[in-house]
Amino acid sequence: MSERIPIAIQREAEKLRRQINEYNYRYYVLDDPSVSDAEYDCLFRRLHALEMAYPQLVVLDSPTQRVGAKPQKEFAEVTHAVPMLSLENAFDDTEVLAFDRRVRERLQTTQVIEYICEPKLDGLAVSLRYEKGILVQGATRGDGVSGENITENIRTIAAIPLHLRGDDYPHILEVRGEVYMPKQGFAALNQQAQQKGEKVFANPRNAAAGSLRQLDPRITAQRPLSIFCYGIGMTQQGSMPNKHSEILACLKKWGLRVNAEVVVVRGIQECLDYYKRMGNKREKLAYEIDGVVYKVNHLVEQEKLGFVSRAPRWAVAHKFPAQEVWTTIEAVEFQVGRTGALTPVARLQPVVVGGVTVSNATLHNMDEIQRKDIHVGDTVVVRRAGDVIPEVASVIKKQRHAHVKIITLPKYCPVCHSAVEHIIGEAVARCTGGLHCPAQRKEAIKHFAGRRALDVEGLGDKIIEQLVDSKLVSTVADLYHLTKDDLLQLERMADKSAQNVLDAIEKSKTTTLARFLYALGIREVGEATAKLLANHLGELTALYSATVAELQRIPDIGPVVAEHIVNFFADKRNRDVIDKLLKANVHWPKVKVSKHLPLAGKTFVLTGTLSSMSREEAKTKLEALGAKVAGSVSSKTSYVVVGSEAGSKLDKAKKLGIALLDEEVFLELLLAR
Ligand code: D41
Repeated sequence: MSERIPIAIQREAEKLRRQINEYNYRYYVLDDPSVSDAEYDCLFRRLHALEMAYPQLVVLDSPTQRVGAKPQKEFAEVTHAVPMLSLENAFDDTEVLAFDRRVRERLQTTQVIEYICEPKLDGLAVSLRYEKGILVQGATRGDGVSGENITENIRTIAAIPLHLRGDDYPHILEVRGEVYMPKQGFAALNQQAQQKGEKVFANPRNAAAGSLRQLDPRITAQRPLSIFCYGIGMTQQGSMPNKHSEILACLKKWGLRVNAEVVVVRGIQECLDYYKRMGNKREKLAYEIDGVVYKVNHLVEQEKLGFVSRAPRWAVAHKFPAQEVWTTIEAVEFQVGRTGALTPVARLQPVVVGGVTVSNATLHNMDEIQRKDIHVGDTVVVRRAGDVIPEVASVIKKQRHAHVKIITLPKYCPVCHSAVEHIIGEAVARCTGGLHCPAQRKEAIKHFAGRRALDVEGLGDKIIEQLVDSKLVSTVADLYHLTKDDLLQLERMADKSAQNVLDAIEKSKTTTLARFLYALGIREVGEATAKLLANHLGELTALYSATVAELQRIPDIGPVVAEHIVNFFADKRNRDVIDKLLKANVHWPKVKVSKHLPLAGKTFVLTGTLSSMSREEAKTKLEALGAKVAGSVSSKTSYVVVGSEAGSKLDKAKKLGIALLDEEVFLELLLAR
């Protein structure tokens, strides 16, 4: 098939590629997106559709061609043209000062040294080889001398350019960087894995390494990986600047992602200040770091210093205190959450982790206990990453005694003694006591009063626990009948703070429908879902009568949430609580129902057979998103969805130059809404 491609189409495809690359650069490198995700998706789809209609248009470095390759049997070995050095570690200020002294001694200077400070990403070191500006190879560090050829996986990482920008890069350029998984992406990936009952990753580093070493690049493509580039290896033909900071600036100019936290400082004291600043900032960063790196900035000085056994004398990694330590499990107890979920918690021999004393750590659920093979009495690795709850990461099997005890799920709730239900295939076990269970009641009220729900300021966990224990409050509606005398009965509650609580309760009566829905604590209804429901239904009463099928017509509402919502409102006790809240004058402004549907104004034509759904289903889904579905192709058609064995409609669409969507892209489009 050698159809001629209309020149207008060729030009459009070129323009789309240029635009997409530019937007990628703005987004990933400059961290300054210039278009909305929707607009970007639209361009991307258009390019993909053009390339589908005219396969000869496809070029290897087209942004659509990131996942091309088939699974491999193994990775080939690559020898790095310039070895990838390792980094010496320093664990305290004294070791850092000693590093600086050695540097100055070797350079025979008493002057302050110019250093560059970088965050030390916790990921996987890689080398990217660009020839004439085109990405030709990606490799792992391996032992520093040779690593594995992971080019196809590297290509799937959107933050890595398939070709460099500009024209002043060396003919051959090897870039060194750290591939990592952002914290958010890691959490989402693990949540997904957990829901599917698959293996969860212990930390973002393992997740990044595991994802990059997949033999099937299609899997890597689905992993949220990114990169920061921190240096260069071999270069050929083309000059490079003589300071490390300027090299990084060059990399950035050429479209490579460089960490925005990198700074040039004078003298080692400023390095230590940087360490402190980054330590404070660490939690807020979107990625995990395990320390910072100091490098002598001037290349002449770097050269004079040289290296000892594969580690440069001009760089040092200043590590943060360990976030993982060993201790023993003394007992395991079960905590009951808002939805009744029983969470096993390990009581530990207290230890200091990342600077904080830890005596409890979550064991997540029974499956995790089994998977990690945890027993009472075991020596375990406890991990504390920032604000998150400390967890038992793994067992040190070598340390296991003969008298360790197996952990079993209790038959009855430790708080209300109702039966515990463990549905086969579900990760969590639950107390069946519902709101009779004081533990669930407390958690439900805490959730209701929380900052992102009705935001009852000053009504802290301790007060709520006392209110429930003293039977002053048993449902959230009771909060609105509390008197000052009630509150004054509580421990450490003075007149002033009681009045503050009452004022906050009063203030919480004015809220929004979305917050109210979220506050109700319906299973699986988080903030985003609550907003969706509010915006689509506009009224609380609409939820009382909504069916599972109706709810599922709202984009992003799946069968599971829909079922939880219906069950919640079918329960008379829940409706009674809501009635009481409304009677107490909890209220919100009227919601404008969003009429804006994402595919409004677009006309689709379906042709051929889709493997994932019937044509009728496809039509229903499209219409729910506001699209029109027509029976025949005309110049007014926006998209033609092409299934297998497509016929004359496809020919006509091609003739008219209408955008074509294959099933995969079509499904993506449905999901993206
Ligand atoms: O962020 C990092 N993980 C990082 C690693 C960094 N910012 N700089 C690094 N610099 C080097 C030298 C000085 C040897 C070029 C490194 C690494 N090396 C490195 N990563 C893994 C092994 C060595």
